[in-house]
Amino acid sequence: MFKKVLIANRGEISIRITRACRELGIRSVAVFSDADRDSLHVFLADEAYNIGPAPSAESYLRADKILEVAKKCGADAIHPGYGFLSENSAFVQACMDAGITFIGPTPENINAMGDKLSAKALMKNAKVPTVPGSDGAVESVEQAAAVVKSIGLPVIIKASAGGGGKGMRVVRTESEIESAFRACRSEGQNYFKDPTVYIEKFVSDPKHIEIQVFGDKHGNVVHLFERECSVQRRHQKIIEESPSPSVPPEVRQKMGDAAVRAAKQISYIGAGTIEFIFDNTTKDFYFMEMNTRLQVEHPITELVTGVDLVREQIFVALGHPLSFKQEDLKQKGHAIEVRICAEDPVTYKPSPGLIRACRHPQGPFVRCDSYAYPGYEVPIYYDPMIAKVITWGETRAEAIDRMDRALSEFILSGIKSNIVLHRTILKHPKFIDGSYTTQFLEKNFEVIEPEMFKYIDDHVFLIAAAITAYNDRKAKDIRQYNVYPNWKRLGRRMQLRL
Ligand code: MV4
Repeated sequence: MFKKVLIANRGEISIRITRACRELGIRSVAVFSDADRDSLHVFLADEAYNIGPAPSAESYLRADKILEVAKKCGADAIHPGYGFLSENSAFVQACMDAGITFIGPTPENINAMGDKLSAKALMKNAKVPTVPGSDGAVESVEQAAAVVKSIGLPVIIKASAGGGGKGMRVVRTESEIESAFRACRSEGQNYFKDPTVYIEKFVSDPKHIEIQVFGDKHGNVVHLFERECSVQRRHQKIIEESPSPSVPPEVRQKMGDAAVRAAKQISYIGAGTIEFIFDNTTKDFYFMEMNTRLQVEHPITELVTGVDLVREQIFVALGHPLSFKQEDLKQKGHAIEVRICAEDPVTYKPSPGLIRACRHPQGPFVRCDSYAYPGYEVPIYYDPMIAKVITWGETRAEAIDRMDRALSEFILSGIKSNIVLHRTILKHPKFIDGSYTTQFLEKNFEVIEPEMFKYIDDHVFLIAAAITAYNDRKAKDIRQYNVYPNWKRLGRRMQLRL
């Protein structure tokens, strides 16, 4: 077993990983930027070290500093969480060179999937369905026009180094080909230092459905079924569920098999996700990309399969074979996750600042992974997601009702959040019948009238207001009011010097 694991991340995912470590008797080491001295992940870990100024580029992205801390504190492994250095193959290599186990895939795994064009070629070889298109890079406007002639409009031009929605252009008429081609090339060059682009038939109004996969160091690969993540805005997911309400059993089987072939094709090790776009009319699905990391929405898979994915990552990194076989895995019931963000629910603008009242939802079949606490100041520097609420039900309807109940208990004041937006989405007919696609939020919630939230009977706001007023009376400076004063004292002692 590892003795000590350094967690190269912050916020809720750092806490999630600390929890897995503590259950296994592993010492956990947090790192933190200057803006994160009071962050909950710092207090909950066994040790914590400062790695630099607030901007990520000077702290959480500094592979050199993180490795220096890992070596000095005697960590035998590093868990990267998601984002930051999690898909940086040079960092993985640097860990290996330093004799520290990276809890995640190999550099080769990451590189094979980082370039979309070579990933697509690999997937075609593995007989994973891909969208018809240019079969390789498109080098000129003339070539682009020829591809369009052969596959027909509409098409989408994509930067090979792109991802998460950057460097893509939809082309609906012939006259747009030239400008879209040039725009895409220059975006690829500017954002990713690679002008390579390719062309695909455009699948209109798809669903986003992904399959969780897991590989070990003995060549075993399994899948843990799908997550539907079509409730998203500007390529930011906000609600995820498993199973997908749109995937029939025989298609689920095919998608799972395809995802396992995809991971096997690159001898994938650890937790990964194969992302598909899904045509809800024909039920066809196509490989989009692979995420070579643990994802934000991993808890819904944990709740329907009963597998602790972080624990499994640790055992796989230690060289153990997977603790389950494909036939051991079943989807039981239904799970939903909503991402709680410190943002204005009407304008979608980030709303960092001081949390006054904070009471997390509890009760049967409710999980809340959060780093919020009363008196905490959400920094401006990082992702606005502060919490995830995950509910489980025997049926989808039960999971939805339970989520609405859980959100009705969530007291959060001082900052704005999207809790009411979530409750409104849960009541939308297209969410309830499961027919929503990736266009759903932009079509129905792009412009939000505050009245949309009105019908939600919200005694919660009264409670929140009451608690806020109470806090304000109690402490001139809310920073003095902290429901966990001992954590702060302990926290100071734990911020060790190297
Ligand atoms: C597509 C597509 C339609 N047709 N490719 C967006 C991000 C990247 N993962 C791939 N994306 C898309 N690729 C073809 N051939 C539509 C999207 C897309 C999308 C995909 C998944 C989830 C949300 C999306 C929102 C807009 C566009």
